[in-house]
Amino acid sequence: MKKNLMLIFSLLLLTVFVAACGNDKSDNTEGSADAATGDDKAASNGETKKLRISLGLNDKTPLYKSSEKFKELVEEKTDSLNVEIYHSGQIADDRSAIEMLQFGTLEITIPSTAPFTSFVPEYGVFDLPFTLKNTDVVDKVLQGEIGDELAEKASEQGVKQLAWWENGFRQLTDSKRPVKTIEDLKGLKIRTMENDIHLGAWKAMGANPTPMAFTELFTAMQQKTVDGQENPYPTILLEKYPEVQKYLTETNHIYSPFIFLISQKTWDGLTPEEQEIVESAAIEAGEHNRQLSRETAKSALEELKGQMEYNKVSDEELEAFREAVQPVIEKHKSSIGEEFVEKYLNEIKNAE
Ligand code: TK8
Repeated sequence: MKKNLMLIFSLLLLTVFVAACGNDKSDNTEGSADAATGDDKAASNGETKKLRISLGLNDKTPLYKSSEKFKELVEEKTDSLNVEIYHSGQIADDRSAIEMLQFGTLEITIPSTAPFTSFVPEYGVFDLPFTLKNTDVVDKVLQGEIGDELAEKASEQGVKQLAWWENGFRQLTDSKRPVKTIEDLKGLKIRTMENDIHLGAWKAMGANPTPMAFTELFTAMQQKTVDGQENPYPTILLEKYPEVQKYLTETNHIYSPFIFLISQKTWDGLTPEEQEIVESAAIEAGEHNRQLSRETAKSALEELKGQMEYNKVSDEELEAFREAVQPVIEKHKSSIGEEFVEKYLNEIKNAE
């Protein structure tokens, strides 16, 4: 009996010993595997930094094509940075993407300035209707002191603006009726960007505005929860709005910049050489973007005239629009900052 017990005990000991060795070996194997691939991965991750760009527009737009230009410029200069472009709000809408940059959970986004006013009110100068009249004036103002001052204010919010890109002059579309006079706006449910000045301006012109993230806009027009929206010609054409909108009204009521924003946390994690490569690529791709945006706006309008009922609001009619929004401009001079608005309006006068 005693012999049997001893035999069983020895067998048990042997099993435990073999199992322990097996694990050690597997640990070592896994360990070495992990260590090898892990170390390799760690090494490559340590050397290659990923820069994900979140865009609201789709991959047919000048915004996306200029982001590809940025990727090309960066990756031809260094193999330590890998740029990935996510379009159509795949990662987040404009406001959420900006918040992700603040937390450092996303590296780059290129939104319109309008949603950014929740973070830096001074960007609201671009939402004052009928102030920027043409691209020559736009370029002078953005490349001047105003452009630099705004970029500095962005840094206080944990995001760094590297360059000005272009969304463009905004035009109105709707599914209900042509808009030839301000009276035609009465009661039209217009989607606006999430920005109090836009909301106030369309209310003052007699419309019934609804603020909404860009990612929800197409569905809202499809389901008729809104009658219309306003965006530059390239967006109207390339996001396929003629499928859900019948009327196109040229108003040029606001010029929207896009701003190339990088998370401060991401920026601080780049070497000085990588920072120089990223900043110069954002600026160079921005020049490419403005040119492409303006060429596309011209060709898009011609295409849209064949797909929608187009009209241009006459200058005299636009006077009624301008008059209606004046109180909104006065009201928001204080929310943006009286001094800064005056400086902006003076820079525009000097540029004209
Ligand atoms: C795209 C938006 C869009 C803007 C809007 O992310 O929301 O209407 O004009 O271009 O930023």
